[in-house]
Amino acid sequence: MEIKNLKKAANRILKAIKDKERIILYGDSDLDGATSVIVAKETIKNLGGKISAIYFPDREIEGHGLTDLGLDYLKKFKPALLIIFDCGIGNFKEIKKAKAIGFDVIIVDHHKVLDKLPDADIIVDPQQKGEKYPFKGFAAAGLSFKLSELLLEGKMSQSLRKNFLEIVALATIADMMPQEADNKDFIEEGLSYLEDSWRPGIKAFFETDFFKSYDLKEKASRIISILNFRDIEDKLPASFRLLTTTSSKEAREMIPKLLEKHRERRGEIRKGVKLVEKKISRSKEAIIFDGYADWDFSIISPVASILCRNFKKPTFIFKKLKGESQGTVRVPSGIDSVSLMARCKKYVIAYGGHPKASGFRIKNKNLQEFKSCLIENL
Ligand SMILES: [Mn+2]
Repeated sequence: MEIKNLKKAANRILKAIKDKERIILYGDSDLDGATSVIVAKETIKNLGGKISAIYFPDREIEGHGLTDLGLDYLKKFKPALLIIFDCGIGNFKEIKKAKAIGFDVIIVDHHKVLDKLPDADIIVDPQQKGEKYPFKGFAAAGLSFKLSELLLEGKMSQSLRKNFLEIVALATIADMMPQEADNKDFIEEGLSYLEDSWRPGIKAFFETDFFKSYDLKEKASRIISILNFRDIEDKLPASFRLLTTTSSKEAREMIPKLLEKHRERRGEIRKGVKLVEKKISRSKEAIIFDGYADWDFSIISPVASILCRNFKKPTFIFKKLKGESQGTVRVPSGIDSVSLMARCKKYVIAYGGHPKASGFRIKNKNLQEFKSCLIENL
């Protein structure tokens, strides 16, 4: 049994390779998005296809998902097949724009489908209606791997399988997807390859004393903590640069820098958590709802996760920009954050994600009403 539309997507990509169409890979800039793109890139290369462009949006500048800025940059490659990984399912307006530019669009996403589907040509998302595949908890990287298996028509070599599963395992853990069914297999097999990876960027981790005296699972989670932050340079996140470099020297130089940035960021997260905690320590409100202009985007998700865990309340943390804010949501189990926001969607510009972890964009003037609506609808 196949995931809905996966075969269709594979056939469309094979046709693009055969006809030498331009292919663009677009991914979310976290580890799952980067891994999805790497698996697709290396598969298409293996089949003799050419990738014309790879794009990851910089959340600090252009926001999350398929962005206007991204499309403006990619326009020059039209006509082309645009394949979007780990985002896109909630980008109704931007997908329309991509189609108008002249792109054929495939979405490979695993986020919750909102009340309608965007106008893409092919949509792979196990959360969509009519999905018959029994397991629906894939990370986008897992979907990209399944797509790769179809593209290679059952002829994936053992070395490719190894190269893919080691990073698919990391991405599946990083995205906190359920470690059962297909994911359990990916993780068990993938982690078993980790320590003799050929990827210089993974090898270099094992050469640092960063993880002396840890077991494999802990080593994996330390690697993830470094790879999962969106440090973008030349439009590419650190995870993508590190996992695709063929130079051991470059990898060895990158890791200490990333470790240092990671330490800095942890300090920022601690400060952020303290700031909100102080404000809400005596609050009886049923939700945590707070945001600042001087925060970095990269800290809002970890801050929300920690606060939600400590206070066991639905937590909405946002970064305030000029006219609007962009936020992240974490909720205790039993609550579906996407459905909750759906009941208040008239106050937001966009929203979406997973039941336990999601995000939103909102005009600043609607923040208070959105908050009240959320409390009423809890
Ligand atoms: Mn993901």
